[in-house]
Order: sequence, then structure tokens, then C-alpha cells
Amino acid sequence: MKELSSLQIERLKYQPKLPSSLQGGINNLTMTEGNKTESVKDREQIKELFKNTYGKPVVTFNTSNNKEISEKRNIGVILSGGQAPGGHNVIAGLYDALKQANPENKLYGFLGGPSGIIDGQYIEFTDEKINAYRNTGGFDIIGSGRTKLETEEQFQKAWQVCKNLDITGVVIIGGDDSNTNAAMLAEWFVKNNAGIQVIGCPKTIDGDLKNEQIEISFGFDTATKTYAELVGNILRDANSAKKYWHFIKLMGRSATHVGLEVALQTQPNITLISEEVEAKKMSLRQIVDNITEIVVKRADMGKNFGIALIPEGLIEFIPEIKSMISNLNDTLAALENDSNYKNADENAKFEIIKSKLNSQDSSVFSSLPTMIKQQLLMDRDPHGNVQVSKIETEKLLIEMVNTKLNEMKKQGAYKGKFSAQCHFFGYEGRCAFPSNFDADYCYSLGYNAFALLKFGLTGYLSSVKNLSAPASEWVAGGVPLTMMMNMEKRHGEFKPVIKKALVELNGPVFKVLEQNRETWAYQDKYLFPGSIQYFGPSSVADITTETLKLESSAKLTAV
Ligand code: FBP
Repeated sequence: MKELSSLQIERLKYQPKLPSSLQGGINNLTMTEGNKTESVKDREQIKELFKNTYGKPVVTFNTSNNKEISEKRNIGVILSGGQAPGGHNVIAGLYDALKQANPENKLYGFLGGPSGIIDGQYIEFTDEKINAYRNTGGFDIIGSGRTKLETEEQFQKAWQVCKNLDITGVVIIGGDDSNTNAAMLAEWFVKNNAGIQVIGCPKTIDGDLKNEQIEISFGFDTATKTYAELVGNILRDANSAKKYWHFIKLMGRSATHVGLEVALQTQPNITLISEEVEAKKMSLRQIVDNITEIVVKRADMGKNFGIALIPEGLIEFIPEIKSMISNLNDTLAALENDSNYKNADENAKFEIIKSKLNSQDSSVFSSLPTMIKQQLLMDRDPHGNVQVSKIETEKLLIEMVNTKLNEMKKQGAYKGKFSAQCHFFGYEGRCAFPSNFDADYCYSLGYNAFALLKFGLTGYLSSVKNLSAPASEWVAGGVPLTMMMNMEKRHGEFKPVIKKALVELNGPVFKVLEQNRETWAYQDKYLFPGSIQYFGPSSVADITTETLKLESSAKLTAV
């Protein structure tokens, strides 16, 4: 029996690249401070909530000649939220920097996500443990979770656990919600003179944790390449058999960056973009009509096949459904302890919900098939989000398109054959071996996180910029978490959260889709990206995403 696959063996040997500013070693760094910062929105409220950590400057690191001695210290690390390729390398980079700073330093990993720091569940990392996980996908080195850190009691417990282990710095690797946790914990530790710093690292395959300072979250590169490979394979299958329409739902809870990137890598016939649906105030009916029009026209051309990409979060962007879901969230929050509701059967639950919603929302809710109603009533995640990965939008659209085509058939307006297959690609891409880009980026983020701790900063996100250039030219530094925050409604209340980056309809990435959409719908300009290449020519092994390339060159043109 084999212990490791051939690829595992080769990937363990890969040496991730660091920006040249970090290559001189962790004890040979200088830090440059920029100007004071402000939050993206709701400045007064955010300032009031983060009195101690608000407004700090963006910082950048450079190599210095003065080799400093680092005092011995212990650090804790948490993997938080959905898995994303490269998480293990963030930990490896952090570990290597920490040991380089002082070999007596210790790194503790909290188990199962943020709950690990509250319940005191942890391991101490050793060389052996870290070496077994270098350049591998997944978060299984310590596991992950979605516990929201927000109550006084949780913070007190976390403090006690850190005191017991003599931990003076915590690194939280997570998306927008997890880094909101990081900002809250950082503020609380300063307020209580706990002497514990908190640093975040930008993770999420969804690609929506990005802004002027953060070019992309880690995991997006590998996950989109994995989905693009699968979509490319299906395109070729469809083009060979010429008998199915494939409706493919792609992960991306809120923003459609994943769908857009995969569309650019594969050029399918239809790509729905949630942000466009919302901006154009499209109804579910209009979306169905648009898809049906393409299906009918292709059938007239003798093509009873095609591929449609559906974003995971679509349902929450259709204005009539968005408004209904927002009120439904408040209604469900209010019914949380209502035993009548809790003990009711499914139909009775639907009736209770309908009676609590206003008449418009109630009729939207009633118009949805039972399957979707059931899925909308499922538990929210700990951050109050609808679990859109469980809502089968792809099936809903197939059903509605099919009904419309049957009506058209009766009227003689459609003579084709519609046979559909549905797919959901999400979990398939979250634990793939990180691409070279993600392996390098993640290692640098982790290494850099220790540099932020070393310079005494707290409430910062580890940032590595200039990512479309070779790794040696990347710029390492930190961005205050409060700079990215605004107030949003969660569980029926306004809370400070990191603002999600949605697809910009005036941005360079969406423009490419817009310009080519008509051609791709009918002319089958399919691309087959194939699998991620870990070795071989740089032209295939070191490529980044179309999104990063287009956004970086648009920034350069603007300068
Ligand atoms: P993060 O925002 O935590 O990175 O997670 C993103 C995501 O992969 C979404 O695309 C998806 O909707 C969600 O996680 C699924 O969550 P879970 O793993 O809890 O089913």
C-alpha cells in the first residue's frame, strides 16, 4: 500500500517563492508607514466601535541591513470558514518566519476553526507536522469552522486560553466574516490591555475579499482553474454528443467572480452574472426568457446542446427574491424561539412564514417550487447568511426553461429537443493542491503575517501586492482591517463587517464577457484549459487568472 501519491511526494519538495523584500530574512526588515486610513463607509459608526484600532496606516516591508534579535514568543493560528487551496502554506510560511526569528518560538494551531481558541483545543506544530503538509490542499492540518467570535464571554475565554499558552499573537486565516472576527478580537484585546496582537490573512475561493489594497484572496486561483478544467471537459462532452444542455452552478456565495473567471477561461454559451441581474432589475421570469431564447435559437441552428454557468448566489440577487429573503431572514430570526413554528410541519411552516411576510414578499415566496421554499427555510450559517450552496438554482432554472419550451412547442414556436443535465462545482475546487501561484502567495502571506506581528501591529490584514508580476517583485505589507469595514444587517441587526467586493459591471473583466457574449452564445468558441500544471514551462505552470491579469493591467493604464 502506498503512503503518498507521486504528486504528493513531488509537491512536498516544492520551494515556494517569496517577494525579494522578504528574502533577506525575518530579522532583516524595515517597515514604512503610509497615511492614516478611514473605513470604506459608515466612518463614524466604525470609528466608535473600533476606538483603539481605527485609522491606522497601511504599512510596507523592505529589507534592511540591521539584523535584529527577536524575543522569544508564542503565536496561535486559526483556519476559519470554507476551505481554500493554500491554507497549509500560510501556516508553513508563518511557521518558517517564526522559527527563523527565534528557534525557541512556538506555533500553536487551534483545532476546528475559531471554536478552538474558545474551548482551548490546540496542537503545537513541529517540523515534522509542517513538512507533511507543505504545498498541499485542504485545511485538514488543524481543521476549520464557522463559529462567529463576537461575545464578551467568547473573548474572555480566548484570552484565558492564550494566557495559559503564553500566546501574544493570533493569526486568523479567513474570508470577510472571519476577518471581521479578527478585527473585533484585535479591538477587544487592546481595550483590555491583553497584550495579544491579531493579524488576518485574506482567504476565500469566492474572490470577494479584495479591494484597492488586496488584489485577490488566496484559493481563487486554484479553485477557478479546477472548475475551468471541469467545465472545459463538459464543453467537449457536449460538443461531442450534441444532445445535452448542461446547467452548471458554480460556487461563489455572493459575488460572481468565480463564474466570470471560469467563463473567460472556457467561453461557454451562457454565463449569468448575479450583479448584472441585480443592476438590470431582472425578474426570475426574464432570466428564464433570456436562457430560453438562446436555447431556441441554437435549436433552430440544429444545436440542441450547450452550456450555461449559473452563479451560486444568483437567487439572492434577483430583486424580488432578494427583498423577500431579506425580510424572510428577519422573520426567521424573530421565530427562532417560537415553539409553534418550530413544532409545525412543513406546510404549516410555509403558512406561518407567508402570514408574517408583506403581501408582495408572501406572493414571491408562494410562487417558488416547494424544493426551493424548503431550501430557503434551512438554517442560516453562524454569520446569518443563507446557505446558498444548498439552494438548487440550476434545477429551478432547468424546470422553468423546460416549462416555457413546452408551451412554445404547443404553439409551434419551438421544434428542438431540450434534455438537460445539472451540475454543481464547488467543493471539488476548495481542497485541490494549490497552484504554483497560490502556493507562493500563501507562503508569502503567512511569512508576512509574522513580520506584522514582529513590528507590533494588530488589527491588520497581511497583504502581498503586485501579484501579476513575478513573485520576486511582489510587495509585502499590511492593511488595517477597519479600513475595509462598513455596517450591514445580519440576523436582523446592523453589525460592522468587511465589505464584500462584487463584480464591477464597468470593470475590465465583465467587459470581456459583455463584448463576447453574443458570439459565445451561438458560435461555440469553447476553450479547454485542462488541468492545473505544477511543473513544466512557466507559460502553463505559473499563469495567474484572467481576472488578476485584466484588473492589474487596467490599474496600470489608469496610473
Ligand atoms: P468562505 O467565504 O468562508 O471562504 O466560504 C466560501 C464558500 O466556499 C462559498 O462559496 C460557499 O457558499 C460556502 O463556502 C459553503 O460553505 P460550507 O462549506 O459551510 O458548506
